[in-house]
Amino acid sequence: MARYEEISALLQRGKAKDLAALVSEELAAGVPAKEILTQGLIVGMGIVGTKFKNNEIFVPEVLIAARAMNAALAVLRPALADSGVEPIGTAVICTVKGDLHDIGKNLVKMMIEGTGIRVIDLGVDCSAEKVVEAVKEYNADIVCLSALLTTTMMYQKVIIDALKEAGLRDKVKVMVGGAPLTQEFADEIGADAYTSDAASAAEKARSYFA
Ligand code: B1M
Repeated sequence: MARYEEISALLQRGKAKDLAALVSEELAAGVPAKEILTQGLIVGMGIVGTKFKNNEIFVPEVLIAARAMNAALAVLRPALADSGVEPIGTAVICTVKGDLHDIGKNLVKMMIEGTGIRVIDLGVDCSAEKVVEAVKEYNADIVCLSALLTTTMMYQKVIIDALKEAGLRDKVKVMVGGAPLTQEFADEIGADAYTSDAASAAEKARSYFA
């Protein structure tokens, strides 16, 4: 029996070391990485989000849980991302300016890497200039933008406009995502694709090379 509830509980309590060890054990016992992610870690982070929203926990607790999530993701990474083949293309990914949320972005990165696409990670709080430079430097085919705040989602449009200004818009597919986004918003800002989760983002990215 997989220990999803225990994984979720350790995540909520921010027990990074214990969580990473348990995730390792579960992987070794043959539990699929994707299930550990969706049934343990994402469930746990969902509960953290609800408690945060209801003022039952506060930023420090959320940060500690997020740190534990990233420690667990580091353990899952080889199983999620290891495709072992030459890259079929290059994507640049970031969380946009003003936004420090990186867990979803890190997941999208791992899942896209798992399809055989090289992913250049520009981190969080990323400016339009940095994205434009990276598209040029790495000759990117795809730009993936993450935004978790209603106050930062509009910056995705700033980046799309900067790509247009730099004459790069037709060269790249722009994919957007993050909890507050909708397909309607993505259409409004002129993105090529909106996906609501990391697995769909990876599928969509892969489809550009079919
Ligand atoms: Co923040 N936070 N936070 N937070 N935080 C939210 C987003 C919030 C919804 C909480 C709430 O009120 N319920 C709320 C936003 C409200 C809003 O704008 N409408 C909020 C707030 C208000 C804030 C602060 C302003 C709080 C404060 O300081 N008072 C502050 C802002 C800081 C900043 O960014 N400038 C803040 C800070 C933080 C922490 C630093 C404490 C921490 C982040 C740590 C980190 O990331 N390293 C944090 C966290 C952890 C959260 C919640 C609890 C969890 C986010 C998360 O990691 N989810 C979140 C509440 C929630 O979402 N339930 C919340 C798990 C992750 C797997 O999901 O990121 O949605 P998600 O990614 C998904 C999809 O969205 C999609 O795929 C991913 C995986 O399937 N996806 C993409 C994401 N990016 C994509 C890109 C793509 C495609 C798909 O490109 C192609």
